[in-house]
Amino acid sequence: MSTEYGADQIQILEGLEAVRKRPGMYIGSTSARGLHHLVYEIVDNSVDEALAGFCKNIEVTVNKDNSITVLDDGRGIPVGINQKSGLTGVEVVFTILHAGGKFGGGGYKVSGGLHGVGASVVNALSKWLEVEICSEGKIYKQRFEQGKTMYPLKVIGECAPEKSGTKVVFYPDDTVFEETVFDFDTLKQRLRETAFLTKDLRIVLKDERTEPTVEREFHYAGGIKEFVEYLNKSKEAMYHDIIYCEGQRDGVYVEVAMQHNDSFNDTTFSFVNNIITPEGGTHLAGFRNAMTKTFNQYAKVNKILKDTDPALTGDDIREGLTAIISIKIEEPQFEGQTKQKLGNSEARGAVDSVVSEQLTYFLEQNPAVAKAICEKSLLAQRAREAARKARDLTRRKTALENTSLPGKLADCSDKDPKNCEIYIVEGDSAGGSAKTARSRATQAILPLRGKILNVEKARLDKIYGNAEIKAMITAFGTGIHEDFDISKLRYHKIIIMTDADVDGAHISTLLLTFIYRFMPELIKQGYVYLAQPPLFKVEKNKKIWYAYSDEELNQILLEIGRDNNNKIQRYKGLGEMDAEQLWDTTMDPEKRILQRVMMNEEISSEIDVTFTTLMGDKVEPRREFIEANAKYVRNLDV
Ligand code: TSJ
Repeated sequence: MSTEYGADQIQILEGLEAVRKRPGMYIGSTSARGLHHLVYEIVDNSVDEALAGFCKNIEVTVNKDNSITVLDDGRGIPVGINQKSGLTGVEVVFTILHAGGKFGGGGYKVSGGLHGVGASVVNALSKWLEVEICSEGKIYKQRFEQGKTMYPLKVIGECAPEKSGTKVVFYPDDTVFEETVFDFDTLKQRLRETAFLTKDLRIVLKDERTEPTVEREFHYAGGIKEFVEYLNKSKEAMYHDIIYCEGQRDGVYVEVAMQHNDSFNDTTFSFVNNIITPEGGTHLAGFRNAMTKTFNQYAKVNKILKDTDPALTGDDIREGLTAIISIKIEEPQFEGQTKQKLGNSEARGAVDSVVSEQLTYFLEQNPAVAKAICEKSLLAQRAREAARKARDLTRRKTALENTSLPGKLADCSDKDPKNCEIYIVEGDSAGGSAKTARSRATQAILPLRGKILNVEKARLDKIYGNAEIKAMITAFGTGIHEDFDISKLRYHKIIIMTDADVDGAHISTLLLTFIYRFMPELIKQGYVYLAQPPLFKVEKNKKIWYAYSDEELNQILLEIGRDNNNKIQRYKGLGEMDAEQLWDTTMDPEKRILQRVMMNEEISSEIDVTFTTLMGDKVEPRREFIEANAKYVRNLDV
């Protein structure tokens, strides 16, 4: 192999230099999100090998020094010389931009990272990267630093001739990333999802930074069927078996799993080449069309619906549905502002055809299940009709009086939403203090009374009839669901202020569940916050300190000295503070701490599990969840 710098090598260096100059173009961002994408980019290569049928196990390790090791038992990246480039397969993969997994072999690249870029981008953005391949009895190794080849691929030892695989270790370049610490839970959730989507693939995730080390294994022989089971684990399933459709049409491989539960939400997640598509697209449209068509046909043929009855709508049929739609397609086209919506028209037809055919068959074979779903859909249809009437009433009202803001709302005087905030306050007494304390120009107060309706357990007609919910909808101004219009939002900060105790945490969760189900865009765009009232007040010699956590209390006591002159008060609720204290500690924009509610769409299936587990009826999954996630839900006692 030549060690001179020919034109090819210069081109390679320029290519990787471009990645280092504009990393965001290749991995989305240089924040924590982009950092974690490095791992997915590497793992996706092993997943491709699994999809091609040659890899069964993937091991991902976060090492002590925060480098990452990915190990698989596939065929190993080809070590031979690639005819066209004159480079080894390994060097092509790591140094040439956009080189996919295609080497003229049988396997075609289906899984792809965020922008379908791959290993060379990870290499360019790593301080160092080492690859080892075990193939035909030999171990090969090569090292790169900031994308530059340190030495050509060389043999460093022997391995058992029947063994094969690839190992990559990389250390993200801290001059590129703002954040270089990997979050175990983020990796865990994404890898779990990857395992669900790749039937029978075993993924092990290890964290070597902790003592003892943590290890999780994800292996789902049932694939997306088990994904649906997992999503439904804290709900009551309406029937035992998961409905499963699978097939290939026009070069599109289609897989769908679904099961109805006794809730009222549609929990459908769609994926293209193992990447979640939060905005759906043609594959989702094909699925919905097939569902609506097939169930209406079944209901008509079996006289559940008379010819004169109105047809079931898609919403009726999908009430309480949990579904996974996963397709594999060779050249996915993504559309829309965020490039998250599948555009390929052949995907619509393929999903429609596979689901229509196999669902029709399933319904014929399982009449009891078919009947139960149709009857639930009919109930949904009636409830929706009642809800529509209730909603038309409120719509007409707003059209006529157009300023029919809720009576309990103390609105602010400034009319520019950018300057305005609304505090949703638990309880009338705290609401009263907040009204006195607030800065009238920019802060509006909406006190809520009593328990908030749990939208996970109520049908739409009941939800629209609920006074607290109506008050929030009119105050926010945006409308909900298909009427939702972010440009009508009346406040750019929606601040949930509840007591710092168990009940307060419960009320916050109920409010967040409502916003998440009805106006998720408010969370996605970062308009929703949690206020942080203090937990303690410390008084000494007429001076006052507030502490927002136990640690902070200890810190303060350390500074001022622990003695008998200290008066420590533990706040049990907002009501224990007078207006001035509430302003000083929780509402004054200069001093308060707000916690922005974030939503990571890449793990939206996990978020759904979180809400349904916390809000659902089943006690056991909730207890398990809270024990496993104690650090997130520390305000929730069990
Ligand atoms: F990201 C990466 F490229 F660095 C990488 C690739 C990282 C890791 C951990 C694994 C892999 C990888 C690649 N695992 N398995 C493969 N397989 C191939 O590249 C391969 C092997 C043989 C053939 C063939 O046609 O004979 C084709 C391919 C794509």
